[in-house]
Amino acid sequence: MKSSLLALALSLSTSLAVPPPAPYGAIPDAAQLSTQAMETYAFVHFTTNTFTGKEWGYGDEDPKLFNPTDFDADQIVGTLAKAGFKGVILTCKHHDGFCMWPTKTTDHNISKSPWKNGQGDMVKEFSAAAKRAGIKFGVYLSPWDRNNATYGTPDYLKLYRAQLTELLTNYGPVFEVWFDGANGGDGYYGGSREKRSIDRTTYYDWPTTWALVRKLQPNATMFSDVGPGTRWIGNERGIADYPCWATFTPMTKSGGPAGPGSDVKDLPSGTVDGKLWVPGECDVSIRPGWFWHKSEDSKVRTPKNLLDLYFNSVGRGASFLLNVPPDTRGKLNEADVASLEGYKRALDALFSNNLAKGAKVTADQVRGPEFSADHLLDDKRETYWSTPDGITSASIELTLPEVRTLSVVRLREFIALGQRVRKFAVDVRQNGQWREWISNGSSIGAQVLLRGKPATADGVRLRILESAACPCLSELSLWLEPTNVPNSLAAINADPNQLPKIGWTLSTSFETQDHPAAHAIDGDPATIWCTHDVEKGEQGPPQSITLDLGKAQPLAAMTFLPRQDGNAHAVVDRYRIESSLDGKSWTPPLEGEFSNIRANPIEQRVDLPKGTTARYLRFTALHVLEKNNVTMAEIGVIPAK
Ligand code: FUL
Repeated sequence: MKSSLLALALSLSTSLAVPPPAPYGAIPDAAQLSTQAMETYAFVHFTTNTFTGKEWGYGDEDPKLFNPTDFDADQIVGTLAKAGFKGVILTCKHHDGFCMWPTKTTDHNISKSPWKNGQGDMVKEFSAAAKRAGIKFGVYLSPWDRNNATYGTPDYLKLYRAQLTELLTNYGPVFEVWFDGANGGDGYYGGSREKRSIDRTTYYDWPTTWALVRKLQPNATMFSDVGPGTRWIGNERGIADYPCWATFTPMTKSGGPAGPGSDVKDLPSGTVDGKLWVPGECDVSIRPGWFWHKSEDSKVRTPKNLLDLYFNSVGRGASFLLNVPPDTRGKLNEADVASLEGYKRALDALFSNNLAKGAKVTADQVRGPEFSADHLLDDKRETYWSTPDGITSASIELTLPEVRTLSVVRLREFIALGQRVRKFAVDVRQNGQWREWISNGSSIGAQVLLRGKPATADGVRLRILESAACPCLSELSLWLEPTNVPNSLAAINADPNQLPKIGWTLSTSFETQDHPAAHAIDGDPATIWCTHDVEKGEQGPPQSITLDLGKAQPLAAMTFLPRQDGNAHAVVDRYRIESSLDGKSWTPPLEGEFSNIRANPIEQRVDLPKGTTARYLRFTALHVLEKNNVTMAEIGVIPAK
């Protein structure tokens, strides 16, 4: 007895003594770790261009042009914070040289504008609004200055650093300093109106400027084409490569070592086993241009497009820097706000339910008790599973508490110890059989989100196939992506009286591949749900569709938009509606007709009995106008007030 206790104590003490793995390769510094954990932050492009309609001001713009009529920093920053962005970076000076704060370095600044009678300070407004909204503040200061007479001479560098010093000392903590790579060329330059070419690799003497930032704001991450804090992803489309490595060895396209201003290669992918830790950042605008232009109000990216950008940036280990430019009022335009709200609802629906929760997790390799596989499910970035040194492949198995439908896997490495995993695959267990579900797993880093075909399974297995050193993973989670994220502006500008449709599911045994049931709740009037290929002689109505709203709630009415392509085939003109709290027992059916729908195919509204509270709604098409199958463009629900 005594000896077995002793043995237990000994084994415990030895296992507790297992040291953490040694770091592998390049690792992040504290500023990089905290910026990477932010995942998404916003850009705000705002200057005289907003009023002139230009993308690059020439430098001769009259400061009097800058005069927002109804500026509201809280509307701008508050909207961004509500949409999940953890920081906001303001263009304090764009290429045109107009300074958005009352700088001492040049007269070409906001104090010469009529806004607030020359007493305003946009940098102060934005940094204070960020503080109120609980997000971080960052600065963009264009190195290229098309206004300043000294541009191209050593004096300009003194002025540039003086501007940076003002920005980094007078406005509180700054999480990122954004150094734009576009510079040199023609401009106003104090009235000389000429072309000034500089050598981008030597002129700016970046190491001196970087040292200044480190001194004034040691916690700030510095962005440029090559870092040092975070690197440009190589395009303005917001898309990283996959695999995408946080490590990077900057090289020029012709093969030599690269520095800031060089023609750098491999930006979208980074370098596997690269010398430095310089994760990617995906900068992209919500509109075609970086500045607001009235003509682009109808060209705002849709929630679906923004969600895809999230997958293609954050989901590949990079950060997502989305630009949302204020209009001439000094507010975010309604179109951008609606799209951001739709995007956030989609993100929330996606991450509302971790399907790995409650699973039993086992690993075939465990470093020791402090590194157990349970850490993959504990929702903490600072705890992780690992294997003994030298073990670079392993398998982790989750047994789910029940059969669940999943479409996305998220993995995170404990990046403080470097980027280690090189190759992995994910399997699902269906009816007792394992089948490969995701086969192209490669880089992980801060996180990877991989989409698979929706799979219904009671087990999931992660196979780490290759790792440069023992793997260290802090998360393995599983999610189901909403299928009806709006992908048109018409969809996001839908009737505000209706419930938002994100997070709903529709089920039916009647749907065709090109026209799935999800089309009836995608907010897009141009796409339809269509039941059968009538030419194949399949059976017609009655055909039902069941809507799950996600939770029970008081409801006033349902709405039905028939197909909008002018075709009367398969348009429903008689229906039945039932509701339910649990999807099992249903209220007595409500039946009726959609009158005049052939001549006037507009949205139909059916009031539900007073006092209806339901989570499920079942709609049955009892009769259609022509042909035998059923179509529907949109189904909507109006909540009870
Ligand atoms: C580019 C600039 O030229 C654009 O105007 C914009 O500021 C974008 C973020 O960076 O290099």
